[in-house]
Amino acid sequence: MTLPDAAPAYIALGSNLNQPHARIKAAIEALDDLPQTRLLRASSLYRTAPVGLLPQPDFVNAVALAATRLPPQALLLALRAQEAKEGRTRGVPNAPRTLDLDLLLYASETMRTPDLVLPHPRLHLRAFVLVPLHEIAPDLRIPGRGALAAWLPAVYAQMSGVIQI
Ligand code: PH2
Ligand code: MG
Ligand code: MG
Repeated sequence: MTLPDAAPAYIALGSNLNQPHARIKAAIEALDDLPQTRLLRASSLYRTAPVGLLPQPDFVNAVALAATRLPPQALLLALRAQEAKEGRTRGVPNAPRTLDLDLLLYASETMRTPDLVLPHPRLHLRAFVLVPLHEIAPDLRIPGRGALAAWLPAVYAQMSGVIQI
């Protein structure tokens, strides 16, 4: 089924608990089952060194492109529901997690609400997002920040911690 008038949405996936590799593979497929949403493209999986709160296990990260007719807030709620289904509990920020689904970009929307900031405010600072995003969308532009590719050198120091698997 195709979705006329659907918006492109880029979603970051991350897990570092309870079989992250299998969990991320399943979570990518599950995006296709969200209401009014189709999975268009998915990156490779990457093993990544944790950024932020340490020590914690390495992550498996990936990025997917979906076409959706859900508006951004509804998509966010659907992603949160999916996280909860996978046993995600919300404790301290950046704590280990079974599944993290972050809405990175929704078409060329910019918005700032308490729940949702678009583009994702840290996407251009994190190699574990930029590298898989660049794999599936090398020519992407980030609203307000220019070409995605231009941000890669800024995260060069993190690159050794991002391994395609
Ligand atoms: N997510 C975080 C904090 N740190 N580090 C890696 N490598 N991968 C993540 O997905 C990640 C992180 C907060 O969401
Ligand atoms: Mg996150
Ligand atoms: Mg999150």
